[in-house]
Amino acid sequence: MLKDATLAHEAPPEAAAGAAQPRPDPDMREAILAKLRFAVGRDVSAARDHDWYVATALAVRDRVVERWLDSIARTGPEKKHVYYFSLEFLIGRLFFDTVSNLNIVGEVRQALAGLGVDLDRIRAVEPDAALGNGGLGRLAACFMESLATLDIPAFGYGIRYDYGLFRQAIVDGWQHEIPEDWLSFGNPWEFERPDIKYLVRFGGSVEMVGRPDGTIQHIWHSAETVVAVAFDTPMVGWRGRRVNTLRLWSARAADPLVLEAFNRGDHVGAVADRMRVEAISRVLYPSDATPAGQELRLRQEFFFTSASLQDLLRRHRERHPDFSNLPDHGAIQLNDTHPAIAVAELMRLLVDEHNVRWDEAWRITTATLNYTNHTLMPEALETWPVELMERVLPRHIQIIYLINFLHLESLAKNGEISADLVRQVSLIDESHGRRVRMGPLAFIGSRRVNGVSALHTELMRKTVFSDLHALYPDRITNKTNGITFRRWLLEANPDLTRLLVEAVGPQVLDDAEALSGLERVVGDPAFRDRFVAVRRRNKERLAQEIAARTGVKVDPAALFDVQIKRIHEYKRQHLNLLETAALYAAIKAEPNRDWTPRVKIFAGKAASSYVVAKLIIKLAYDLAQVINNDPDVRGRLAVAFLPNYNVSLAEIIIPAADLSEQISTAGLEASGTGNMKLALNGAITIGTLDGANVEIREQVGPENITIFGLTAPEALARKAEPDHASRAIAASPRLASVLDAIGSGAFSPDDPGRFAGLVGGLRDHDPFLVTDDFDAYWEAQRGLDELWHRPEEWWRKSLLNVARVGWFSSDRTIREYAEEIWRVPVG
Ligand code: B1H
Repeated sequence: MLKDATLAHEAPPEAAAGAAQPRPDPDMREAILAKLRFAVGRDVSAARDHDWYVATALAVRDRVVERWLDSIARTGPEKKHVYYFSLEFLIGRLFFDTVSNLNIVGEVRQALAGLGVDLDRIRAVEPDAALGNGGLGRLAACFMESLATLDIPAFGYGIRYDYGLFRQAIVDGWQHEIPEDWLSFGNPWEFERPDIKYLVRFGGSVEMVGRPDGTIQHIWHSAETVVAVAFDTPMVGWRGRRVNTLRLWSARAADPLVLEAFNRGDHVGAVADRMRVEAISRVLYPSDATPAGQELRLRQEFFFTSASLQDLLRRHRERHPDFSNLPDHGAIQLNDTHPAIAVAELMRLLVDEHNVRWDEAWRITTATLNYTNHTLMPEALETWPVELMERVLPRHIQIIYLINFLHLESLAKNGEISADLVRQVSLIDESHGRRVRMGPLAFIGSRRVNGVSALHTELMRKTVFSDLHALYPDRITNKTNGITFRRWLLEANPDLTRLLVEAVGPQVLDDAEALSGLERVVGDPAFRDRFVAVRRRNKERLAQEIAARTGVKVDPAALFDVQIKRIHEYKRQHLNLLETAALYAAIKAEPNRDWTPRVKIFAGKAASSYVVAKLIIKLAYDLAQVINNDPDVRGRLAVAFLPNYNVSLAEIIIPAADLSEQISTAGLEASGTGNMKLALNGAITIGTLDGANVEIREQVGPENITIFGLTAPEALARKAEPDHASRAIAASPRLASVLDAIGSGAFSPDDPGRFAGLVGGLRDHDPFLVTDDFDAYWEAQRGLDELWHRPEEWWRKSLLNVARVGWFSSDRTIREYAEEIWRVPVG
């Protein structure tokens, strides 16, 4: 048996079940010592954890750089590249990910141990790179890893935010946002490229000049110029096969200092312009699924899109006489509409700056761009006021008008078009002031448009994009999301990984589908015991984390019931909380029943301006205060809200979860990816038929998942019934009583009216059908209580989840994108 669990997945195949020890690597030890001395500037005797972390990261980085340069050299100029444009990359920590993907965990651990340093202690020093809000940003990070793993040449393009997603503090149950200063101790993974910079312009006016040949040239006299400077981070694929580049842009003022003002004594005024300009890359917008709507957001979107397009066009021109073959050498993926201005900017660069004819530019643009839609929620579908666009991007609004004109004209050519259809498919929404609709712009400008789960894609075809889909029936395609198993299984759950290698062989490390080999051992009691023992250790670790972060002591033997994701009404954390309060009441009413001991674990951030979401956090906290301090339910029910949910916390919670809560109102969660991570680590899902839950059910089998509640079409119909909530409440005494209790202050004696508005909203309109699904949810939960009392059955289902979710590897997703959207070979 291996002593060091984390070594298992790096051991060579024949040794995985046996006695392998990594070879001592004197080079690694020397490299770390050299970095400590000459890069960090510290002596061994004075070095602290952070110094060791930086020294080790730099030593490891040298090995990455060799492979990085090799990957670039090996990729001939003719090879097609993928460019993933995303306003968010939610990477988390890179140190252990890199060491693990290079298969040098053992060497690094040994080298450090020889220096008296514990690898696990120093890896915890690294701050998360939290350059994203949630699923959309984390998907981009998983995709970067899979692209490198599959040896696909790719660039990720985004913004190097000085401050990532805010740090969440919970003070007396209320969320407080604290700036996430992740760069304050430097960042050993990034390479500043002061020589790679582009000018991004804003504002001003457009002059039209006639050319001798009768055509018109548009000259954009911009009012403001911002410099975009590149920072590159290497993205290492599994087994170091390939290293790609994540290129993030930082905004710099063209004139950092107005010396004349400074000399006059106006020290603040001298840098005021610089502050304004550099604000572009200052902070990530913390608004998951609600557009920020401010000018700065539009500036951010244009800033990174323009710099990225200029960068890839420059590289193309270094090797090719013109842009006609751009689509053969590059495929751009727009991650949601945040970079959708690329449609207009690529046209502008080609037509205005490189003198490509409009029709040819349109052919190139629509053969190069592709667009992923991640949400159908109306409030998250981006639109920009025409007036704002005219002011910030005066040339782009002209181009959008022309695209729109030609688009509508082409419809007219193909037959009668009604005023209604024009209203539906026009790029300009005239219904609430004049606004540019970014979704349709991205759709028109793309070769392929994809949704992120089968259900979501079907709803895209039927709802938001139905008219455009009728006009371009081949454009929409589905690409169900996936997750990288390296981070979410191998790194987050090394003990389970070791067990899997023993059970099904080392190929499971390279091929997610090999997990199906587990089917053979699900009935083996000895194997099951070991599986349960691994899970028990993970749960003990989580219990420690809960105690450290919240002071709540929980029993690792209890059922760990986990809901971790952004806080949003459509995700229905409050449905879970109503059930928690109802369960509390039921236990108190019948204290002597054989209740299944449960720990309700919540974590997630609320958008800073989202008042109801913050109140839902407060409700979790208030419930926890009452329930955790009530001796009547001790040992049967506990509640913990873990503050500051991020990638690193997810890596601790997920391997310890027994139950995965995926309970969004059907039709509203585009996919979900936490659902995949939890199932992969052995949690059983309780969920609605929403997003990728539908496909998880197909994969694991309906008997191994608990599905409840209204389906998407039923939910739509129910919502239209004006009195649906009052009828649901009238039909359910349990629901009525729990609403009364919360609404009247039973859990908030210090402020009895605190939740009156929340409860009132549920009674009055309940747009997310919490009341309608409550009874079905309650029954489903009680079924799981029963199941917990039959551990053989529970763990069999749990194991079958692990065995059957290989399909949700992001390697599979990226393979599908590569073959069907990007048309690039997979290595
Ligand atoms: C998803 C977003 C999102 N969909 C706006 N949309 C944002 C929208 O800052 N903003 O303005 C930020 C994020 N995020 C998520 O994408 C879906 O809700 C999940 O269901 C899905 O799994 C994930 C990845 O596709």
